[in-house]
Amino acid sequence: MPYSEAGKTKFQIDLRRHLRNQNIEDNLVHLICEIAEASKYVINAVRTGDLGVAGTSNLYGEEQLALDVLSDRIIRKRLIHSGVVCNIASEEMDEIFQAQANAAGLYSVAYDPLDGSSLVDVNLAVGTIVSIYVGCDLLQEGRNQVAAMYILYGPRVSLVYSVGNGVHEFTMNHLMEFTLTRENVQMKPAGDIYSPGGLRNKYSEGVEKYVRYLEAKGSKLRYSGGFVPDINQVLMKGKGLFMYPALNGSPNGKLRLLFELNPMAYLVENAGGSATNGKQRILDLKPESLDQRAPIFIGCAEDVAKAMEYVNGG
Ligand code: AFP
Repeated sequence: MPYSEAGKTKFQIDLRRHLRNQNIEDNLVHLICEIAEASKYVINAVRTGDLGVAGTSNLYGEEQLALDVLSDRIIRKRLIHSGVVCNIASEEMDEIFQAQANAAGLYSVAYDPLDGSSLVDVNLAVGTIVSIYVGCDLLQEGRNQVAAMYILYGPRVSLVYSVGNGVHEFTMNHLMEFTLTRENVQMKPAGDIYSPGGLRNKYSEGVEKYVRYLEAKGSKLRYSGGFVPDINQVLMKGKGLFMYPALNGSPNGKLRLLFELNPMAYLVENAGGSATNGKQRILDLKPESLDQRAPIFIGCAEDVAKAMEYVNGG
């Protein structure tokens, strides 16, 4: 049955209205809507902005693109002026930024302003990833998130969020409004696509065997190099998994716990899937630093469980 509220159907339910039905604090509704508004300026930057380097580097020592810095500035400014944010951590900033001191009624936000930015110059999809906690502590386990969301800048612009009560997709219309397009997204127990990050010749024997198992059962490889579109495909099709495993020489893989793994793990678990580092649930990992990385296997619960069997020599 299509969503209906006072006779309204899907496509007519805007983001703010949907959030108000989630029984969450008004400040959290406001914060998520502010991030959605900021994404409209990021879209403009992605579509028309400078594709060159910024001449600076991020906390991982990676060279920043002008788009990384501009997107980060757009979102951070919006968070600061929202009036409901205590601390801010960005993949593009070296340290936590304090927007307000007292924690009462405030939230803290960890975000990757433009994940996959190096793909813009070849016109592939990129995204903004956001993780939201109550109070001022950003080094909490991911299970303490109160909301997570991403905005995917692809052929269409979509926004996916959860506040712990289902996962919901909104798509930007011709008026640049986000309207409901999928509600209560659910993942199947298993699927037939896989998204393998990293260099295969650096996989462990267990991961290599797992890939061969997937190929033998007819799973199709789907990998763009952009975490947001690759996860979105697994989540919205409700099948398969994404992995960026530990690699020989990189025991923690590549992806960042605070800015990429925790928000996506929160969303996928709220859609009935699961996410682990090969041994532990991603959302149970205690972050020790802003720049912490972790291996990840995320998607359908049975596919992730099978990956763990292979990774642990089962
Ligand atoms: P950039 O943000 O540096 O472009 O990296 C994108 C990313 O962090 C993530 O979006 C991808 O899943 C992953 O890197 C791809 O990494 P590989 O290029 O090593 O496969």
